Amino acid sequence: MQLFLAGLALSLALACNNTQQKQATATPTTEQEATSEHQHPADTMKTDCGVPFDGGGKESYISHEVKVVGEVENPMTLTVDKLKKMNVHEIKNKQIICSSGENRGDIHTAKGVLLKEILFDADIKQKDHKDRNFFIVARATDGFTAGFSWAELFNSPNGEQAYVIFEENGKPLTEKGEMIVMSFNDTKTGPRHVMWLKTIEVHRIP
Ligand SMILES: Nc1nc2c(c(=O)[nH]1)N[C@H]1C(S)=C(S)[C@@H](COP(=O)(O)O)O[C@H]1N2
Ligand SMILES: [Mo]
Repeated sequence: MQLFLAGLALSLALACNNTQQKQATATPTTEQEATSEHQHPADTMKTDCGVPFDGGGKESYISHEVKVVGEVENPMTLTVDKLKKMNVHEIKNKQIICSSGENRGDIHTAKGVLLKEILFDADIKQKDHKDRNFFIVARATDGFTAGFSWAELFNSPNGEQAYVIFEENGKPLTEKGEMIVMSFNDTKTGPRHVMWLKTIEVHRIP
């Protein structure tokens, strides 16, 4: 659970927020000054759409395989070649929208495998049909994370549109990493768009 909370906190910290930027640049009003002492430190952080490069270049983030680990009977190592042999879906006309509302990219076509089908193959260690309180973390090489619940993947419309993508607009993914988690049913698709995907972890809710 701690890991999940840490992951969520990281996602929130990394997710950009225009509102916060606006607040930071606006001329402070008496009201803002009065409430500023109650702000969470993260509220005053400089936030930007885009990714935090450390000067090492995008190449250092690229991962060639994705490990499916945790509470699964069959831990797996996914590669693009392995995904191509699975049930590949073609996705059309989607956008990557940052939490600020900014469009960070259009996806005309993409190819990917449903996250729930990958997890079905990995075989989550359920003791019985009531044992379904798990959370799933998609983690990238730069530490970026996105969390999903078992229920949303296996028992909600979100699960029908949460993929591991390996091809965009007819081309293999390169500098964004070979595999990306994307959750197209989200209102803002940026926050659960996990580039440089490294692991898919299944945790049991304690
Ligand atoms: N691994 C990783 N994936 C990430 C991020 C990141 O920092 N690291 N940033 C996210 C954010 S905030 C957005 S809006 C989208 C699009 O980011 P981009 O415009 O830099 O491609 O990717 C998301 N995926
Ligand atoms: Mo974002």
